[in-house]
Formats: sequence, structure tokens, C-alpha cells
Amino acid sequence: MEARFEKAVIERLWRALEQALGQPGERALAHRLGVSVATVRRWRQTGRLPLPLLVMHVPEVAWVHLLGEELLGLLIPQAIPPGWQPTPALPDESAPIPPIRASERLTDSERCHLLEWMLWAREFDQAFIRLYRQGHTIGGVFAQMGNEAVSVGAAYALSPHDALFPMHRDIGVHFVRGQDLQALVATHLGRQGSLTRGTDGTVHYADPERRIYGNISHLGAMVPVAVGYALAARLKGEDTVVMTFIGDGGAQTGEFHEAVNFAAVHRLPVVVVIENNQYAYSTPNQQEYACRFLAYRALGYGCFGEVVDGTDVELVYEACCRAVERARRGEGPTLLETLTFRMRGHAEHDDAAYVPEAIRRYWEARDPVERYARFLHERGILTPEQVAALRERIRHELRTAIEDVLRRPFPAAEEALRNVFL
Ligand SMILES: Cc1ncc(C[n+]2csc(CCOP(=O)(O)OP(=O)(O)O)c2C)c(N)n1
Ligand SMILES: [Mg+2]
Repeated sequence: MEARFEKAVIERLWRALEQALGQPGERALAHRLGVSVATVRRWRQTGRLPLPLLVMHVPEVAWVHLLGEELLGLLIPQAIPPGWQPTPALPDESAPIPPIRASERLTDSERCHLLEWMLWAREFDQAFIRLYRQGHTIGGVFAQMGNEAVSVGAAYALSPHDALFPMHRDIGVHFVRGQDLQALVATHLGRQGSLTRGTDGTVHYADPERRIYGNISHLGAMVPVAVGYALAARLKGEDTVVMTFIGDGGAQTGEFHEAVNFAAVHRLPVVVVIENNQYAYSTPNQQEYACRFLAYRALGYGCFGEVVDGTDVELVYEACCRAVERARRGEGPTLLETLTFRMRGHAEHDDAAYVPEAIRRYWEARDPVERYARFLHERGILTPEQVAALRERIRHELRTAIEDVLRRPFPAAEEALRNVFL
């Protein structure tokens, strides 16, 4: 495999080679590899190196130390936001915002649906932030603002018979699956008509009819359950792909590791979407893990990995389509890392004052909903006026549903004793 490196990396590498092989490096290397000096010189000038050959024949160079990230990056596709740095390092705010990487699989009418579901997620959040302040919600409000492109783009890559295990920032999957709005609102407000009969608030709810299974924990406990579901589906002879989500913090738990390892060993049809929103509660990336990308761990598990810009809904969709296809072909799980941002605190009680302003500004300029609305406008698919009208319709439907649900009573007290082991 030939890999192309930047000039600075080549020079760094060359110095290490010369140190290991003695002067002059080109001649010594040519001799060691059994190629001509001219060939070595060409590699150096063009920046194209036969990496496996070098690693095999010059073991005295500390390759991983020198090239760690570049080396792994060759095997894990990356489409990251330009200028991004693992937090708390500051991003390059002057980096360009790349155009949406349009997926060839999507029609314009599907694109309108994607935007609509993202708008639903955004408006739902904003409404519930207000309801939280008014004291109407049961439990915390975990806004998913900034994460819309991930939950919507990922869920849309599945067939309706595939199973979804969303996390606390994935309300978008409910909109993609056509969730009943009143039921969703009633669930978050703990009123009659709730998906959990009022026994939970904003986090641990499920809808098996739509094959959406509940968030068990903010941390890693859901991943083994999702993987177990995939195993059960296989044993039953079903063609079911399972998609589960996990935060950057959740990805540091033992359960996450055990589950992904098990899925890889058994080549189970699982897509693990890591929502790397830069923070685990208030802990930034660089205090959570030492690798550059969490998807690099795929090599250790022996499964596929990919890193994508999680603010580009079509990029997320496309990467998930590939992962789903691999899963259906029996090639096992994919660890897909989406780089995104939590535009609010961990929950509404947290003002996220620990996020440096430069990081906030960088990601706000990449707001996934605004980016996509702009893209649809530039493509001549929807005008800003049409988007504004769509937003207005969503707000109206949401307001009506909330008013209706707030008039409903809380569930009867006996409900608390149903379906529990006593
Ligand atoms: C066993 C356990 N320890 C700690 C917590 C508190 N806690 C809840 S979420 C969280 C961080 C999760 O990080 P991440 O997965 O990145 O989610 P995000 O904060 O981005 O929503 C912590 C420490 C918990 N709920 N359970
Ligand atoms: Mg996080």
C-alpha cells in the first residue's frame, strides 16, 4: 500500500530513517529494501511511501510514535470538519465550512424530509427548554441541539424493520420513524398517553411497535443490549440491522468495550454511532481518551471504523448506508464516530460555562440545521421563505400538542405498580 504524506511528515520521517540507518539515508534505505536509489529519491520527492514495506524492513524506527495518527488514519476513512481539534484545544475558526457532501442516494423530496425532521427535533428541544423553566417537565431536559444531523441522518439509513437504540440526544430518530407527536409530548411531560404510561420522563422510553428500544443509561449499558438484540435476531433468522448510539463519555466504559468486541467476534449486524459532542458532561475529549479518534479503536476490535463530520446530515446518512450494507452482508459491526457539538449543557441545569467561547463559535457557525437549510436553498430545492413556513407549521403543531397534553391528568397511581417485579 502506497501512502501519501505531507512534506513536514516526510521530513520528520526521513530524519528518523537516517538516524536508524546511518548516512546517507537514501542509499542505506535502497540497500535495505533492495530497490534503486532513484526509486527512494522519487518516494521522498513525491511524498508517496510504500508504508508496509518500510514498517516491515526498518523495524528500528519508532513508527507508531512517529506516525501514530497518520498510520491509523490510512485505514479508517475520515471526513472531519476542517479546523477541528480535540477539545479543549481551540479549533481554527478561520477554517472553511465545507459544502454539504451530497449523497447520490437521496432525491430532493427525501432531502426536504431530512430537513423537516431536523427542524422537528430543534423545535421540540426549544419548546421543552421553555417547559423545563416553567416546571412542567418530569426529570431533566437533555437538549440535542447540534446533534440533529446525526440522529436523523443515521436513522434514515435503516429500513423500518431494523432496530434502533437511541440515546438521550436522539429524539430525531422518533421523527424519522413517524412517532405520534402527542405520545412523545405526553411521555416527556409524564401525562396520560405517555409511551411509558407516565413511569418515566424524558430519557428511558421506548416504542417497540416502531422498533425503537429505550435508552437504558446515559453511559454504556445500552450497547450490550443492542448487540444482544442483534444476536437474537440472527438466531431467529431475521434480517435485522441494529443501530445504537453512544456518547464520547459512554464510549469510555467497560460495557461499551465488551459489547463492541462481542459484536466484532460474532460479526453481528450492528452499527455503533458514537456521538462525539466534545464533552462528557463537563469533561473535554482530551481528558477522556488518548487517541485522536475513537473510531481508531475499530482496528483493535477487528471491525470497520469511520469518522465523519456530524454536522453534515448527508455525510452521516451516506456513512450509515455503507455501514448498514456491510452489516447485512454479514461483515459485522461498524464503529462510526460523528464529530458534533452539544450546543447546550449536559442537561438544562448545566449552563456549560466550561466551554470556551472559541469552541462554541466554531460549532455554532456549523449549526447542522442552518447548514442544511442553506444547502437546500443553494440547490434551488427550498427557499428561505418555505423553510420559515415549515418551521412555523411545526411550531404550531407542537404548541397545539403541548396545550392538549398539559390538560391531561397524570397517570393513575396504580400504574406505578404495573410491569414491575415486587
Ligand atoms: C455510573 C454513572 N456515573 C456517572 C453518571 C453521571 N453522568 C451522566 S452522563 C455522564 C457523561 C456522559 O458523557 P457523554 O456520553 O459524552 O454524554 P453527554 O454529556 O455528551 O451527553 C455522566 C458522567 C451516571 N449517570 N452514571
Ligand atoms: Mg459527550
